[in-house]
Amino acid sequence: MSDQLIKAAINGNRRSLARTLTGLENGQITLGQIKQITDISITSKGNENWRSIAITGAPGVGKSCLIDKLLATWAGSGLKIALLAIDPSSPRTGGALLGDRVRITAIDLDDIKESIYVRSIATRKSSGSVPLIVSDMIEFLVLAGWDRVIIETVGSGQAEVRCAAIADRIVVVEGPARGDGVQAEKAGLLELADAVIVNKSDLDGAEKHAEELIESFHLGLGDAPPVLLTSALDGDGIAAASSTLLELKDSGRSNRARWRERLLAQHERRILESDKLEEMLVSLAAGSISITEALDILGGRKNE
Ligand SMILES: Nc1nc2c(ncn2[C@@H]2O[C@H](COP(=O)(O)OP(=O)(O)OP(=O)(O)O)[C@@H](O)[C@H]2O)c(=O)[nH]1
Ligand SMILES: [Mg+2]
Repeated sequence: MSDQLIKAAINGNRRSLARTLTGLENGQITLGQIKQITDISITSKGNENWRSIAITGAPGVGKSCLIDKLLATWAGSGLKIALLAIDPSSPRTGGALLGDRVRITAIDLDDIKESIYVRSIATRKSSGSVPLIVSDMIEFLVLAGWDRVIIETVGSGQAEVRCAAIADRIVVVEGPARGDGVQAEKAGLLELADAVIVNKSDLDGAEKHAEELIESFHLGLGDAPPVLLTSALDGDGIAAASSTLLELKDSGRSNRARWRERLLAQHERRILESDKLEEMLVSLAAGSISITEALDILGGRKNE
């Protein structure tokens, strides 16, 4: 990838931005190389607001519709917002991609479309560790001047939960009560939540479900995250949710669970990106090395 391309991406050229993100996705370029080329380092601004927020939850709860509303509100207030939609590696051929294209309408609004960037990531095509690729993409987007990055990811499956865990904040979206308890609880998602949104408040059972959630949080340890009701369909509760989420603080209670996921993701990356991986796989297959020995070599230290 040429230096020119990357500089153009940083300077706001969308095609270059898309191509650089593809480069990160395919492993053609690393974040380290980008930083060298651009000679910029991201200055961490201490207690400043979040840069990345994951919107996660079961399929069909209305994440995309909700994000569409958030994009319109936040971009309308002058922020530059990027959306990374993680297309789960499910056999639904291209369904999610198509669905998101249809549902994200804010990119068609002339007065704000310059402030919105939407990109899908097809996890099944990726060779490396998806959460870490997403993490690099977030950092790159921030480098390129995007104020906030939203990650949409289905909250089931380890890779998807890990994609949420790399974000600064995690919002779990639920639907109305279906009589089978809290869906996100099963996926271990609730312990990661900085906020919970019960969407589809226009339907029966949403309020009841919000109450159930509040109740279950009060049984747990630490501060309960805010539980908000929205309808992405008729707009109820959207204004309140937009401002609450924009200022959302790290709940603290989810920190350990989150760092656990990040640690595991990083460990996986070391193994997947090691130049000794192929060699180790051959040795393992030949029985000339144990798993523990291979792990020591692949994951024990940084392979630069
Ligand atoms: N009644 C009602 N329907 C909604 C609401 N929000 C979304 N929907 C509908 O729910 C369906 C799924 O919405 P999406 O936004 O695609 O849901 P999603 O969570 O992004 O789905 P996946 O990306 O496939 O996991 C669509 O048919 C929406 O029209 C809402 O607030 N009320
Ligand atoms: Mg969606």
